[in-house]
Amino acid sequence: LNAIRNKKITVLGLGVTGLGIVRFLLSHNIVPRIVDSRPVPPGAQWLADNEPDCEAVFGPLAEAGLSSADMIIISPGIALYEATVAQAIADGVEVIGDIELFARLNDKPVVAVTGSNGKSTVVTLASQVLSEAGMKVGLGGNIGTAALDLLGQDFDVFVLELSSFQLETTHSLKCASAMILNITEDHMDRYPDFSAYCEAKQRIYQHTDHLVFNAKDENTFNNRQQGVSVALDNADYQLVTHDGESYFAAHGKALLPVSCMKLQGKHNQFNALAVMALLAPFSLPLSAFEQTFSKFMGLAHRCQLVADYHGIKYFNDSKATNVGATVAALESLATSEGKLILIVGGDAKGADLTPLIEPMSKYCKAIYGFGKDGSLFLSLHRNSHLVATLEDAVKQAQAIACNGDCILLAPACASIDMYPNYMARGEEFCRLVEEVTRC
Ligand code: UMA
Ligand code: ADP
Repeated sequence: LNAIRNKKITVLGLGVTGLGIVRFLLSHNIVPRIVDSRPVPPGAQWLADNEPDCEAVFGPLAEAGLSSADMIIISPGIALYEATVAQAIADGVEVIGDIELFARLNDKPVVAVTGSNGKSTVVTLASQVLSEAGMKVGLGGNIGTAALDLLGQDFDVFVLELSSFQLETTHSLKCASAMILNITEDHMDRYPDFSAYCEAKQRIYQHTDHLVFNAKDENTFNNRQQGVSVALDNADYQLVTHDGESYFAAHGKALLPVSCMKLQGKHNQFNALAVMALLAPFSLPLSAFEQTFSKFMGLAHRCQLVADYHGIKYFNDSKATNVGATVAALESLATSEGKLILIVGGDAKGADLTPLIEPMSKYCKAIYGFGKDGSLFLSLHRNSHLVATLEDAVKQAQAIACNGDCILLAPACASIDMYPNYMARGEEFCRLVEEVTRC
């Protein structure tokens, strides 16, 4: 910390990350300047309640004098190419993210995970396995707890979920183990092209001892050509079958029966293999994996069964905020063809929607599109309908559903056009399902 103690530090962004940074710096008697382009950022109330002796500037960044800082600690929601930030960089200001500051100060092992889909599930499982084995685990990053809020607590190991945004501003993170789970299009409104998005994710491997990648996705390979691979087949960590039973296996050796895991779906079997591969350097007892896999019910809003009413199942996958996640949901829920009624829409973030065409035509009997980009989905399926609200979508889907069908909210879009976040969208879906299944 002495390296930054005498610097003029600006914390840019006062959301979850910014607050974590501000609290951390203040607790070490470093007083930053705070800037946020929003008139009332989420952390404004905390500032009002705690009255720290910080200058805070809320409003247009062009008027915030960013170039007068020695160092800017930037939040992930703000792009480095944002004009005033780019100007500050050109003026010689060092710009880093909270994960970089964390990395410079941390001396405990880090397990890090990025990817377009499955990060939160994998880091949650990994942290639970480590806890089950008796370790004190700090779980944070993109999953919701700012990394700097964890530092200084008595943890044996950190498990970090890292977004491409966070990785863009991270240079010296040393990882005991790290993985890119998969890369499919997301955040195309933030990146000039897909390769820039991939490059940001590749940064996770920069200083990693044990590299793990997805054998079926070459964008996750690292240019050192090292590491262990994960896939359902043809990989170091894969499924094998013995006497008709499927097992999670490493290097050809069956370790645990897949049936020990509560979570359903091929993508979750992949996630379990990823956890085993990521934690290999820790030499944990198999029982820690078995206990965790058998207890873990899955995170809310991820392919969550909400109701099973008159033979119709309702699934909330509001966290499917991109095309890849919706494809995974369709493939994992499709028990027989043409039984799914899919609700999509929201902010598509400029994504290519065409990967949905094949699984939609194979598994869906109807599509209901709503929200800002709901109409973009209409051309993808022969039986598509545009509706105004999620409520209309649920009601109309229910009206055409028959015994054995599934109604699935897996929007392939961010929720930001109509909801504060994907949780609020998922909660509304659950409420609506409760309503239509009550009568
Ligand atoms: N913003 C402004 N002006 C500012 C600062 C932010 O308009 O001056 C806007 C951003 O453009 C963005 C929003 O405010 O739309 C939030 O940005 P932020 O950087 O303040 O976000 P935090 O509250 O700090 O939350 C961030 C992550 N959010 C983003 O990367 C957008 C959270 O991931 C993460 O949990 C948290 O840090 C702790 O690490 C959320 C997310 O949506 C869940 N992540 C994306 C994803 O998963 O797809 C990457
Ligand atoms: P993330 O943190 O990367 O958004 P989550 O675990 O929250 O990942 O899951 C997000 C969405 O992706 C959910 O819809 C979930 O069902 C789906 N998903 C989970 N694991 C995978 C995977 N390995 N591949 C594709 N989709 C996945």
